[in-house]
Amino acid sequence: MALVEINFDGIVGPSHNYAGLSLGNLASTRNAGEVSQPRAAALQGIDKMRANLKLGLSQGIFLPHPRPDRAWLSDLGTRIEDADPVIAANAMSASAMWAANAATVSPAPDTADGKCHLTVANLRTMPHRSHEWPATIAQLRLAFAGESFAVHDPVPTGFGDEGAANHMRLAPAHGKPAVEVFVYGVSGGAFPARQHLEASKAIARLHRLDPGRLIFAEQSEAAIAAGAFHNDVVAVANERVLFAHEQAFADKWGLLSKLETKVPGFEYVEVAAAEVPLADAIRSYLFNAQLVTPPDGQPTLILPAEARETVSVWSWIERHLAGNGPIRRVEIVDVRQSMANGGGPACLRLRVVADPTAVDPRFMVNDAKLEMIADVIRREWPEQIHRDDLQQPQLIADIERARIALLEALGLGELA
Ligand code: SUG
Repeated sequence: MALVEINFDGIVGPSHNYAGLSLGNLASTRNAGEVSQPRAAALQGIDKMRANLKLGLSQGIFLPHPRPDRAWLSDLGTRIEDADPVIAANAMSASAMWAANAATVSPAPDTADGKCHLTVANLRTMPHRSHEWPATIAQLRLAFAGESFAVHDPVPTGFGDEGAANHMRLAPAHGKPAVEVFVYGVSGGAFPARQHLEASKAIARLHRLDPGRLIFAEQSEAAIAAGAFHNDVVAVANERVLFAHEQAFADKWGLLSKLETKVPGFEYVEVAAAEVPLADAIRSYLFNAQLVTPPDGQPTLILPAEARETVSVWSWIERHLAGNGPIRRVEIVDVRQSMANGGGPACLRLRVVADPTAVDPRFMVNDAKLEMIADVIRREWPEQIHRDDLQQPQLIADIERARIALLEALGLGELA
């Protein structure tokens, strides 16, 4: 059985819009009320997946959720036609595209029973994300139905859990037992800390992780207050490398000393605040990159175009590449539509280390399947949405039809 890292990207749903729903996510607030382009957004996501395939990486997908979420509205005693506009926007969000918040994943080499464990995130902090998990778990139960996987319900909502965006694995290679780092927030100044320590501890127990290879690390208050609403906005790990901003963690030295002891060959790549201030790191999403090891063995950072346009960030990258640093190559992707809601390349994907043949093939893609998906998107996805239109019957009908067309094209009608 060959264990490889598979990136599952959330396909941007046809209701993608800018309603400014995420307090503490500066891009979401900045772009509230802008006109969105769902079709272009989804095609940008497809192009990112194509670039990943070209690098030789394994690629999977998750599907858009039913929007409006009529079941959630019904639980609130209303319907999309009658709902208060803010509630309607919460029911229409395409936020499930950010698959890094779908679940926390502990691959087989890390767990006591040798299964790959996935716990769906409860996302309870933001109302528009709190109703994602039922449609997410339905997909996880299909995609990872085999006996080499264990899919868990969300942890109780008393404790906020936002999934893999606050979780890092460090190991000499993906298929080897890793040290799993759970990053949680305590305080974020004016902004909420979305990942709670108790939720992370519960997941570590449910996933049957070895306490000797487990670290809980607090996110720095300064990072959350500066707009790092998830750890993956200020840090990313791949195999034995941790790439992070100097101000990412509350106790950086404590974390580093544990990693040095526990991870053979551990390497830390730090970006100093003097070179790239937190504000530049967060605006450019330097760390919300996919740090990957393609088959050619050259650690590659997949960055959003905004990183190249931010002077301090791009100079840092050029210096690092010119030196002999652990990151050997940089690829740029255009995911501007998602970025404008605070979702970079890393937000759009969930990493699962597994044997690709153990995954339901309907959730795996190659170039031909991506082209087929792109065809449906070009045909069915709305071109533009303004948040004031979110309750228009025609738009709602178009959005619902578009999703069904995609599910049918992929043979996933049972998710309807
Ligand atoms: O939860 N944005 C998402 C972005 C998630 C990014 N994910 C990671 N960092 N892994 C969020 O804040 C914006 C929705 C709106 O404003 O309409 C939004 O939900």
